[in-house]
Amino acid sequence: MFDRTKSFETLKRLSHQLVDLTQGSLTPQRIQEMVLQGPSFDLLYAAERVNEEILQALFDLAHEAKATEKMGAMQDGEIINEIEGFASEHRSVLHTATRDVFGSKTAAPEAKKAAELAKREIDKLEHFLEKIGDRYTDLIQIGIGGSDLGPRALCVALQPFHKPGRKVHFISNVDPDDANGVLESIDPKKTLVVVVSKSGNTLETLTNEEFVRERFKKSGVDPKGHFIAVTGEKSPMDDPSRYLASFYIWDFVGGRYSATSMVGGVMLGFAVGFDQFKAILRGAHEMDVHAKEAAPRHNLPLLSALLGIWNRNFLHLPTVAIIPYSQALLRFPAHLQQLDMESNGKRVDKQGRPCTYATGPVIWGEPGTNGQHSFYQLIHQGTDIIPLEFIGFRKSQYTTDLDIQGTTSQEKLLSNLFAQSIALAVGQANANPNKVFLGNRPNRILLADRLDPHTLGALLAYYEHKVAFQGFIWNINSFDQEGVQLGKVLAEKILALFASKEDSDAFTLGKAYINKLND
Ligand code: G6Q
Repeated sequence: MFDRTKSFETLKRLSHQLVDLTQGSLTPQRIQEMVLQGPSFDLLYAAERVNEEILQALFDLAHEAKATEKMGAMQDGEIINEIEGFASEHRSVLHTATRDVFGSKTAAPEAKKAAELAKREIDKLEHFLEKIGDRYTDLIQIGIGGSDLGPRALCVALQPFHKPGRKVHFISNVDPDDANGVLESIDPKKTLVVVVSKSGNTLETLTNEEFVRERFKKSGVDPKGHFIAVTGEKSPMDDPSRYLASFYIWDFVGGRYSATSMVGGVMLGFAVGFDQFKAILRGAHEMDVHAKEAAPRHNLPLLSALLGIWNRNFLHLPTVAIIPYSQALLRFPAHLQQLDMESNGKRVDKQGRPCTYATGPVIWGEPGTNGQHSFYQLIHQGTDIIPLEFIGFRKSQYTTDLDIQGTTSQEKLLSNLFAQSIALAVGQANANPNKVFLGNRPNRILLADRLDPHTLGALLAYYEHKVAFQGFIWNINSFDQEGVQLGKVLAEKILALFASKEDSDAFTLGKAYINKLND
């Protein structure tokens, strides 16, 4: 158990002698030294409330939890998605196989099989994209949750890399305004529709598919020539006769980990082209290998996971703000909300026992500098301490920039990032209590050269592995989602009341809400 380990006790003791960043201890030397270089990214963690003794105890904790071995077991395809002794998904977790497609060297049989399946789909995608050429100008992706958030975040992040003349749209919410809004702006004759549902039975997605099919038919366009399915083999959506093409995903890739499978691949291949999609996969694969093979002290996602655990379990900070200083990462915090909270928002451990310690924090965020002009007030002076993870890039995506009053916009962006990191850590004394900044707000910076497809793939995988490492150390199952399943079942029950339009005792509480519609 996480809180019965020797290192847990040591860390608890160390948390009583906290590193005070306000007393001149955030020095240039500390900033120089507390940097870990990994694939595509450097992690600058001088503004975290840790010292060498705490770091050593955190790495001991990872060692006691066998975090590195568990990452190896995951990537080798061992069955880790389970709750021992109880009915559970009982699956391997191999999203890493979806990018191990460039002459995979894995010897583990399950991982090898998964990589071969993934390679088959990628080859299919390459031929499909060649075949359609420039026939279509627009693509609509219909999907929700994991079949929307990650792919959408990647698509938005790569706008400057989109092929000219191609537009991508997303419909996820079952709110009819979502579908109508998109349908207003496209010409069905020139539009591909990718329907993405691993289970093939998600209410929102199937409803939106029918909604869009009807509109195509009304415009005299046969959906068969335009609709593509991405789904699980043998799912209710696995009916190639209804689609222009069908691509597959498997049980060993969880929804929120599926952006690099065909769930994101078909749309991204269309948007940025096949080669750039491959660059995303290469970037992610590099981070996968790093997470699996780098020694703990050099392991970027592991260090980040441990710093998060320090803040969560020993400084008792319940939320984390992720602030990219990059407009392109506008949708990335929304993806990370799902990735982290659906994975680690768990209250029982892998053996089904209630956790006696805190697990996943609340994750939220918004790009900087915009956030600075809104919720940063609470971050600087609120009664809760919010740890921050900043993401920054040395260069902008579009290479054009302008020198205004001696600095470029990119320099202004980065100086805001660094200034915030320092101010939050160091604080500010003042005789006026309203102008006092207490400081000691822990934060770290993930820094890369430029947000291109390769770097974005690495960023995506970095967060996946950070979340997985935290789950391994907390001894929880990061790969199931009973809370999300519950919502799907309940919605179906109340929907049955709408459909029957008559009194029924099927779900009395739901009926009470429905009655309110007529008040
Ligand atoms: C992801 C979740 C969830 C899922 C959606 C869509 O990890 O399980 O967000 O992705 O509910 O599911 P389908 O792809 O099966 O439609």
